[in-house]
Amino acid sequence: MVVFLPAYNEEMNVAEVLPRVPRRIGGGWVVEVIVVDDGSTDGTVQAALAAGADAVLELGRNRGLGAAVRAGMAECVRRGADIGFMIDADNEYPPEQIPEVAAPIMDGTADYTMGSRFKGTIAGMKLHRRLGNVAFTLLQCVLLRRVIWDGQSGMRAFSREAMKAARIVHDYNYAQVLTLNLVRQGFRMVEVPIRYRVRTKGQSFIRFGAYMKAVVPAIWKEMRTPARRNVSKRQQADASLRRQNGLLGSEEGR
Ligand SMILES: Nc1nc2c(ncn2[C@@H]2O[C@H](COP(=O)(O)OP(=O)(O)O)[C@@H](O)[C@H]2O)c(=O)[nH]1
Ligand SMILES: [Mg+2]
Repeated sequence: MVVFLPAYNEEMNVAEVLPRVPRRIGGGWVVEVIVVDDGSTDGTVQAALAAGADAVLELGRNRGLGAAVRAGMAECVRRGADIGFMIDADNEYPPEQIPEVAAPIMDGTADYTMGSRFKGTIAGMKLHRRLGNVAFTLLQCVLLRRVIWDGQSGMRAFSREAMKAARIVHDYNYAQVLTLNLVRQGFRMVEVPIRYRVRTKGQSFIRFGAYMKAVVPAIWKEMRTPARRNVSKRQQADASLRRQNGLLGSEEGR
């Protein structure tokens, strides 16, 4: 498994998250950790390496969180990961729960999982942010005609097949368009409750006006693109093979 953390000016937080990422998970899973640095102007890169990141992928200039997650997934595939896992670098999400959030993919019952704050616990989220999360999540429920609890989570896991097929239609963000894309392709999505607490250091990049201006047209663009159902019989077979390996504990996954 490869865990990646998109980071933009998180020198104060990244060192607190990295050491808490489990490096081995039951069933023989070995975890590599990389930070995707999106042109940070502070000491994020040095802080990440000092705190034990296996590598830092530097995008050079600031390209946006959507571009960073796209690059992170591509890097997971390049490194041969069976599972890719993203978690924010801002210390709001619990790295200790990585095994729980990845479990449905390890056992072959899902291709895509999200850590859900609304199914778990939320500490410190302001009312306007809660409302924004509920509104954007409801929109996804309507567009996908299914129940989703938390459509804006910064903690998610992907099977290798899902990472290869995923499309993120804009550079600014990934949250909604990635779910719309994967679910419409037929990948199985599951939400796992997590414990969340709002950051105490650094700043959220989200500004209401810029967010609406970028995210709403991107959702529109994604929905206008026909989704090929991308999940083949062979991929389903791969998933059940992974499940068997996990049960037997015979093969080292990464
Ligand atoms: N790569 C990249 N990461 C970013 C950018 N902006 C924010 N991030 C990271 O994305 C994560 C979530 O951002 P954050 O500002 O906390 O958003 P919020 O949690 O929704 O308020 C954090 O790990 C940030 O460091 C960006 O432009 N590029
Ligand atoms: Mg955050």
